Amino acid sequence: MSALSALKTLPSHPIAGGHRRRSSPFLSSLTNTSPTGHQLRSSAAISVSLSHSVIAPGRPVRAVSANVVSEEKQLEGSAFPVISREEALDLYEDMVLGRTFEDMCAQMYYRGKMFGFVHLYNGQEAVSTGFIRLLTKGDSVVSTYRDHVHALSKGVPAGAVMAELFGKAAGCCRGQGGSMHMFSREHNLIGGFAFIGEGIPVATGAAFSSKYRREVLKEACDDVTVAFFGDGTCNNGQFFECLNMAALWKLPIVFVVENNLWAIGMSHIRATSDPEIWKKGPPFGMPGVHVDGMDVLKVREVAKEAVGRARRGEGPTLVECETYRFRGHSLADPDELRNPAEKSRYTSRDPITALKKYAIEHGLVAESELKAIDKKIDNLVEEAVEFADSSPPPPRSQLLENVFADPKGFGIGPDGKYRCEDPGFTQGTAQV
Ligand SMILES: Cc1ncc(C[n+]2csc(CCOP(=O)(O)OP(=O)(O)O)c2C)c(N)n1
Ligand SMILES: [Mg+2]
Repeated sequence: MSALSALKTLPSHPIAGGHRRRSSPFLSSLTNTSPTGHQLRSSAAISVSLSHSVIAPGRPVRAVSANVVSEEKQLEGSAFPVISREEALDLYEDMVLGRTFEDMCAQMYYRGKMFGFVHLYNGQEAVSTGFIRLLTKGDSVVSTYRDHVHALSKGVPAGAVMAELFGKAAGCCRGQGGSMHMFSREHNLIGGFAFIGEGIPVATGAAFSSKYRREVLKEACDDVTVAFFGDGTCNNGQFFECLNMAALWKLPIVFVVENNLWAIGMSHIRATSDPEIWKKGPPFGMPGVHVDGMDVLKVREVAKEAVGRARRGEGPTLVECETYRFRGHSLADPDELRNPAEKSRYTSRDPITALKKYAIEHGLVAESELKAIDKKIDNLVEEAVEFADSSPPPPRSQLLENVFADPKGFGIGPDGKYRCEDPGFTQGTAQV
């Protein structure tokens, strides 16, 4: 039996509207037409393609069967909550932290406290929380330029993330990375990446190193890597190359596509030959799963299976989370291209509101407890801003650290002035 078949027994819960839908809101909203005139097949809100890899000496790994499980089957079940009280509180707090932190980022950006592009994650929190809160500290996360919330879910302190955004020395990359390059060795956050697709091979390499440590070096290592990236990125070659490599070597990795339907101003459906990204897993010999990414509980169920599969050494999984960003592509984007009806369809399915409703209706928490969390997070984010604002900028000596090109001939000299052709310059760039 495939590990992912556990999804069939998911009990019913009211998140994502509380009603059974035959087709995905995303695909139905796309009116089932493609620019090429092809009729698109609607998928269930959770569609699971189960592929069983056949590995025999001298034979290739291949997907031998695919079975789409209908939502009707999966949602039959009891009204018992699918999470504990502690889990509900943790998921809620993490999503509220992501949302509140990002709303504050917008304020700080428009007040001129941050430089360069800043891409917010508002609306997509269920994906980060649903996956990352299941991981251990030793597991790795690879992100994109939309990386602040992944960093927070993985445990990087809010002050360190905010200080990084302010370009301060107390930032998690000492102010050298900025918004698009969050990194924390301690928390195994192995990067935000500004170039799309760039993180996927890095994540594949991290997963390879876990497998190598376990199987070659005989270390007790069952670490898993989760790679997050967008729908637009799935049209890049690195995506396919890494699916191939990960399946071939049965790497402990989960590829998580955050399909928010847009790549800047390009609609997903106009840019890809088959918009159902999850279907691209089975041809490589790995399960492909489609899940409602506005529902943290569904994401978490899928994540449990996929992460567990990777940890048991059973190989990679491709998960497509159907989600939506509530703001423009970046804070510099006036967001005029997206249809207001589409926007309101998704904002009405806010994952935080849905979890709150679920947790209260199932008697897991009292509303007052959630309000107390909101207040706690407001304070935490305020403190993060104060910390970032009052932190000193990086010292001048940091300017040319990690610059690989020989800076001979230009730079800042010992007298603090910019100079060219200083023959003594390369003698100690960190001391200038
Ligand atoms: C290699 C590369 N090509 C082009 C770009 C410009 N670019 C920045 S964001 C983006 C769209 C990415 O869309 P998607 O993968 O769906 O992620 P989202 O922004 O929706 O999270 C593009 C093409 C880039 N950053 N890197
Ligand atoms: Mg996108």
